[in-house]
Amino acid sequence: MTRRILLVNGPNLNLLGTREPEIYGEETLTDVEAHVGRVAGDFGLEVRAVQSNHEGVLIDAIHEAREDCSAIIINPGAFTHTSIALRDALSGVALPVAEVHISNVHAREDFRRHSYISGVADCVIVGCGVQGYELAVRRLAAVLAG
Ligand code: CA2
Repeated sequence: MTRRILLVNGPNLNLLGTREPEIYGEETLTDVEAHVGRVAGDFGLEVRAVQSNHEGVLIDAIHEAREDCSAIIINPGAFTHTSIALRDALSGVALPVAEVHISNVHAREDFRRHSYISGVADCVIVGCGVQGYELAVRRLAAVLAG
């Protein structure tokens, strides 16, 4: 088995730690990616991180994961609520998927309550702040260990 996780962050998550700290916290995306890499390392897993504001770039990264990754952590950002294409990409690669949302999407606007992604995810972590990414690594490591 390939000991690598693909970490995907969607649109605007490159702004983490620079604005709206009351919703998304103060850690930057670079901090989050480094932390995920460290936690994954404890389980003998590597991480490849991608962030893009473009749907097609995210879809291509998911397709490429078929070659050399064994699981995917994804925060699709606002594409969560709009993108059937992202859902189809995730279901197409047939790897275990952890969907992460930093904020509690159920306590915000109604349109954030529906996710096109959750139906193809193995687990969904919502409202745990950026710690949700660490929880996702731990869950996927357990899933991969069988
Ligand atoms: O809570 C989450 O993680 C979200 O996926 C974040 C998305 C939002 O559209 C989803 O409903 C829930 C937005 C990401 C925007 O990230 C920013 C970070 C810092 C400053 C501004 C935006």
